[in-house]
Amino acid sequence: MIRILKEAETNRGEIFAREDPVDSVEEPVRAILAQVKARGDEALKEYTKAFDGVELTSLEVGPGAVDEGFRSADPLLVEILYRAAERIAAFHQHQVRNSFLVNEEDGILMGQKVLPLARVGLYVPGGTAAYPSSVLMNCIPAKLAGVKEICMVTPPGKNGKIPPNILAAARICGVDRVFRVGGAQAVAALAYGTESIPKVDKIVGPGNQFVAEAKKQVFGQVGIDMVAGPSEILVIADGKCRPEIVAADLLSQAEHDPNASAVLVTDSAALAEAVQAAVEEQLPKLLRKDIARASIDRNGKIIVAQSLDTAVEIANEIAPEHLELCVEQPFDYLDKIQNAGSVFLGRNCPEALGDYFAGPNHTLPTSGTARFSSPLSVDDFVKKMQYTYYTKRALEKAQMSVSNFAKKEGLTGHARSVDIRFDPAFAEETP
Ligand code: HSO
Ligand code: ZN
Repeated sequence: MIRILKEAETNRGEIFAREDPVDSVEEPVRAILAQVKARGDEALKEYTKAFDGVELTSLEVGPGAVDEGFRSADPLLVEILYRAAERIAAFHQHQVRNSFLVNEEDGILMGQKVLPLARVGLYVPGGTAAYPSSVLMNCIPAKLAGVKEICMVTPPGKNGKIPPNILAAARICGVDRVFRVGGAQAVAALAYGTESIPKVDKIVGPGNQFVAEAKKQVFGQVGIDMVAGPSEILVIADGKCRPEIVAADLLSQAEHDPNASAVLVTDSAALAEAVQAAVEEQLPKLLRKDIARASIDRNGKIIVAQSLDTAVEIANEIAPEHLELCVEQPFDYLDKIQNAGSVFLGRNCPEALGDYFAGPNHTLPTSGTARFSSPLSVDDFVKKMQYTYYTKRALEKAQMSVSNFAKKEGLTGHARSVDIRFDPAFAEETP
């Protein structure tokens, strides 16, 4: 049963506690990375046989097979994917940044260029966590940024194939190449490159503990989006909420993962009890009841706060991935929120709306990292480059400042590289 804690009677540690990280898989992952780095495709095929039970001849899923997957996907899902893709693109379009150029006196030009990453790897988990929605959420901002090639990797099913719904999502949002390989070995392939899989500049997408650890270990060699933890929801609800609705929203994230966390903070003791009962009533009806049960019993919490203002303080301290403000004047509270990945305002905004359809991204900072990091966006798929142009006259005006600054740092070579340009013995006749 989901626990009820009273803010006034509970120590802060218990209110803010998060599940300890699971056992480390650092060593096995390190071994897999080393094997793939040394032996390429051969190692990928061995691991795929051992972990996925599939003997592969080719790693790449050709465009013909992607089209076939698209055609055999569920037509209702395909139609929804198109509509969702349009909404996601419309939202992310606002994130596209311009380069800039500054023009100063004496002919100085300085600029910042925004450049797309050339090649990105997208990890898509297999099994019950193979979500077409995540394919859209990762690819659409990458495409808007101008990424030239998106390489998707995902573990094959027992039949050696990738689910048609995933292939349909990949085709709809313009994935360029698809490979049937998953786990830490797929991350290694994207980071180092193999005979069949090209080396990428950045790896994005969710994955299990092995994938997350592999991304952590290859970071530096390539970029990564984030190291995502289990899904989280925190609902702030006033006494006017329907307990059945609040319970349903909590369960919507609890069903993701046994380590997911669903927390309600309310100023109403009556709502707290009613939600506790409603969770018990609804949970057994879910398809993923075993996962939801584990999550609710481990990490589920209802906190009865002294007021909605202290509820907001608690939310800011927890810095949840998703925050629902199920209150009368949600915009009054939005201004007080400092730490949350994505905020859902009002009584008509279940978090699932954002998982699939509204438009904002569903790849969000978890485990309290919303204190310093942001939702996945177009920014994750670009980098910036600066440039500077000075005329002789402009450099002359800057000479004393640069030269003396350099000497104060003890770097006479720096100073000389400026001063030499004004030495009559070496001066060039340039404007
Ligand atoms: N809520 C998840 C994303 C997702 N939900 C995908 C359904 N499908 C991110 O925490
Ligand atoms: Zn979800």
